[in-house]
Amino acid sequence: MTVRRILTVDADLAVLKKVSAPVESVDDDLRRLMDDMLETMYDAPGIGLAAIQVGVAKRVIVMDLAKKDEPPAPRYFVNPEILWTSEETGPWEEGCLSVPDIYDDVERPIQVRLKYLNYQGEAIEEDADELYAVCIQHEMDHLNGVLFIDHLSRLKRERAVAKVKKAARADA
Ligand code: K1U
Ligand code: ZN
Repeated sequence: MTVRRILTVDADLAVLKKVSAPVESVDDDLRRLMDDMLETMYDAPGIGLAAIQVGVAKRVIVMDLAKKDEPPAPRYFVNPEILWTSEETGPWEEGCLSVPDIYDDVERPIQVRLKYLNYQGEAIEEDADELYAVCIQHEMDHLNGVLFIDHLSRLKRERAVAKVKKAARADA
């Protein structure tokens, strides 16, 4: 398994804005990509990662919402689709490995029903709420070229990108 470079808004915005393409089959090559993504996410560390964040424009997401004192619980989502969203929305503080060190509240539906293919290529349908609902919506936004900062005001978004650019210059 390989830890890949995570693309960030300062240098890689054009790639992060791409709409990812559906996966045709869940085969060993795709499982290798998902293994690398999970390793990359754990290394960051983060709780979710979309393939476009490592430069691959495929509709693939990995996630692990296990708490520190719980065993790892990796989840894999291929071609995920939202089937239903609750009318009720709520704010949740989000972060993004592609927008490092920026956190802000985003308002989203608090419950969703989704379908996807898992690591084995089996079709799954399930409900998500709380952090799971927030994280899957955040990651599915990535598949459509949308970043959590796109849900903020233009002023907040421009400030966030400027802050990430400044930090990248300081690191160089
Ligand atoms: O970049 C990403 O898409 C991953 C992102 C997922 C996410 C976090 C919070 C709300 C919505 C979506 C992250 O993982 S940011 C880092 C993070 O949340 C975290 C890092 C270490 C420990 C616990 C959480
Ligand atoms: Zn993100």
